[in-house]
Amino acid sequence: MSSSEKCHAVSRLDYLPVGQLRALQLARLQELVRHVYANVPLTRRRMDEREVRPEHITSLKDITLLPFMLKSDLRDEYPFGLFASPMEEVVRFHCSSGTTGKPIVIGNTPRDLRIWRRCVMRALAMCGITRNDIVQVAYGYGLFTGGLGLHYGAEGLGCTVLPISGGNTDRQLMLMKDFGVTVIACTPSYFLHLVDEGMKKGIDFRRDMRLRHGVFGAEPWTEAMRDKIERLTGITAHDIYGLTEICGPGVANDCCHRRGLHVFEDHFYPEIIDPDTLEPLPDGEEGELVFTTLTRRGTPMLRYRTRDLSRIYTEPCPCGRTIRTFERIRARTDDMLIIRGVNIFPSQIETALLSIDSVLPHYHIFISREGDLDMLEIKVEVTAQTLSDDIKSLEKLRAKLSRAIQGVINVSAKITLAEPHSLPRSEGKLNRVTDLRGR
Ligand code: DLL
Repeated sequence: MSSSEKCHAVSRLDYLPVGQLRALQLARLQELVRHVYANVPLTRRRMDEREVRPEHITSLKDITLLPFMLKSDLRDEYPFGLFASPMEEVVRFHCSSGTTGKPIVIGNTPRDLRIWRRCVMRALAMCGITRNDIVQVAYGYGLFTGGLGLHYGAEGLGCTVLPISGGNTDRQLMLMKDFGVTVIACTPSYFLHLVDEGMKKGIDFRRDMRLRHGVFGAEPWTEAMRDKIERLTGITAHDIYGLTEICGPGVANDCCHRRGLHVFEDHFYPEIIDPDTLEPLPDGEEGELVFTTLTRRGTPMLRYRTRDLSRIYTEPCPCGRTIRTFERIRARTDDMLIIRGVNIFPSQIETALLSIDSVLPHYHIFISREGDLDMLEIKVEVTAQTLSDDIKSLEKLRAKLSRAIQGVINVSAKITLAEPHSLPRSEGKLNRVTDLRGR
């Protein structure tokens, strides 16, 4: 079997010859710019200020003539200022709450929803999921895009869907077992919580469940976390990426080669920019991911700045797909912690911690200030067996963890070994950082 056969697909668009793909993107970009210019006053004003007209877009490179869009634009134009289609054509809202204030609002036309569903189908097929699978959708249903996004994609593929939403962990475990669920879709941190609660009840995922795949996303998670999840449960853990502003899950997904996330670029045109200068960066260089929604009509986004950090790979993927790949999201620009003047991303800490065997994949980062000095404390769960070791062995483990952390981030940390099940869990996205400095 060739590698491209092994790596399932439902769309020939994944494999279009590159020239054809670029021509399709350009035609779609031109149509999109005309649509947005005609219907979104904010973008029209910004294009007019730059003296850019839709007809100036004659090549894909001309995308750089267009203004960026930001989350703050969605907030400022709340609720419907960025809608480019009349309300009678909008059939569904989705919102993302963010941390403060008003949510951002996205409107979907029937065509937007069809395209989104199709992208999630392509993402799930890429994971090797088929109509023979039973899919437990444990992302939240409602304004969040995770539940309904995965739901319609899995149904579109012909899978049997268990639309359970997030929470109610006991029932999740019972139905997963009794229904012979083969695919779980939720945040990686909620899956870890399910496994953890299952273990408390004596459930061994390898022995007692039929689960083969996890479709995990909506929050950053490292390769080290993927490795822990797979070793703990025997499933294959796939990475699905997306954001409300662009549609929801199904913007990109990893294939069986795991060389980054394939972006469905016939619908979502990716760019990488330097977040400080806003200049486009060449493929291969790390920067902020920017997307243009080539085919959306309800709330289309031109050059939307995601705040997610990544790089576009230059090497083609052995699966044969011509749609490009970008590196898994390591961090968001707004996740960066500055500790004693050093820039640190939580994912670096996760990688260092999880490289050590006796550590469980549950941790929390605390930052505080003593006098003028930033203090970093990391609480990490270890197995009950490890905790019952003598003081000397525990001391050794703490020192090992401390060295691993220092080696990666170059800042010393106090390590606290915590009992299993003692740190916060989440039914959705988990916040693993408490910064007490500003309080
Ligand atoms: O989290 C959509 C989604 C639902 C994606 C289910 C995947 C699965 P928002 O709530 O708008 O939408 O959050 C979007 O979450 O900008 C990233 O920072 C982060 N994110 C999403 N997927 C991943 C991923 C959904 N696979 C924000 N890896 C994005 C890392 C991710 N971060």
